[in-house]
Amino acid sequence: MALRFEVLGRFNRARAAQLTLPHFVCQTPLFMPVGTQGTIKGLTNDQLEEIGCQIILGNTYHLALRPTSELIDELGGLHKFMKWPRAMLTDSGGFQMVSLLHLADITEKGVTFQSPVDGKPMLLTPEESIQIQNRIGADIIMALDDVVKTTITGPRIEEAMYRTLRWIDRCISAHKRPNEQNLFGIVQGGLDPVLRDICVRGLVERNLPGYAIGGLAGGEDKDSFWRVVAQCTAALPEDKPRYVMGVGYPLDIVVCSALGADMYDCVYPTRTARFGTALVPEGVLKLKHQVMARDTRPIDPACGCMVCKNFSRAYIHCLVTKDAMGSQLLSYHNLYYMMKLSRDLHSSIVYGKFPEFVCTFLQKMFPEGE
Ligand code: PRF
Ligand code: ZN
Repeated sequence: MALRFEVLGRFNRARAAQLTLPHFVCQTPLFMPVGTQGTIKGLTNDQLEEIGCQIILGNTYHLALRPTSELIDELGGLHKFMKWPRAMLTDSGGFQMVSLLHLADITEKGVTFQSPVDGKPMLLTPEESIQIQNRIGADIIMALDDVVKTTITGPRIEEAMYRTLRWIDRCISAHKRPNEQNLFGIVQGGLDPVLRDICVRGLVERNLPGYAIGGLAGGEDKDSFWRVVAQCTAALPEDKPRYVMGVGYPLDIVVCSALGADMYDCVYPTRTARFGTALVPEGVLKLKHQVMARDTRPIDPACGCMVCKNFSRAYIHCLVTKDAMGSQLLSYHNLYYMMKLSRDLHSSIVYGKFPEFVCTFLQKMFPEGE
């Protein structure tokens, strides 16, 4: 195991912890910005450090295609290649192939897909995914899982869950750097509590350094989403990190943290920035809107970020459709917002003020009591 997870404080099921990884000592709950091609779109590494980003996410699928894991390995690993000194996590690639390429086909061997480079059929097996992730060298690597949409029902959900359990053993055997990299298992099983339970138990038996809850944030209703998270966090070990994949919205992060989750990742803050949307305590602010053209206030007058200290809504409105700087400034503010949210969750739990924090958060977001 190449991590230490120390719980510093709790409030009911919520916990604040220190997660020591090979490249960085992180405070949880934490949010991981997503960098598909070895960069977080719109931000420099210095800016990421400045806003307090502790760990970034890279995608095996994208990196394996370009620049290729062999080249990353040859050049000393992804940390050195992209000059990122802090922690890193790579996702296994299966989910990206299934969600990006509708041509992906899953069999017991692995995930078959058409290469976007030359159109040739390619196969990503659990062994290959781990080998690629061993070459990339992230602090946390993810098992290859069989992901199906939560809105699907029937035997396919069960098949995917059992396959994910069979694949975890192939991943564990293939993992050659357990003292430098932490392999996390992924709980699947759709919205079915019986299948989720079988999957959690199976993974916990394997005594992995951490666990993820997968297969969510795919269009299911919030009630089902929260029920699955609550069930999984209750059954996962207290002394290991819990990561909810593909989440998400600030509200979901607050709720999942109350349910005992520790880690999150999502493209939302940077993607929505590129569409001209800022995250604010009240919800969202659409900078493209015509009313912004003459608004001299910062995005959020209470925000301490570089963008809010220096620029007006009017200026960002003017840039947002015409220049890359518009989405860069919005991405900076949005990721700052997510980092601040993570820090506030952590310290409110440590100082016994979590209920007050959640109340204030909800009152700002839903002032009418909606
Ligand atoms: N599995 C993997 N990556 C993911 C997910 C998953 O279930 C999700 C949730 N749908 C986001 N990213 N490997
Ligand atoms: Zn700001």
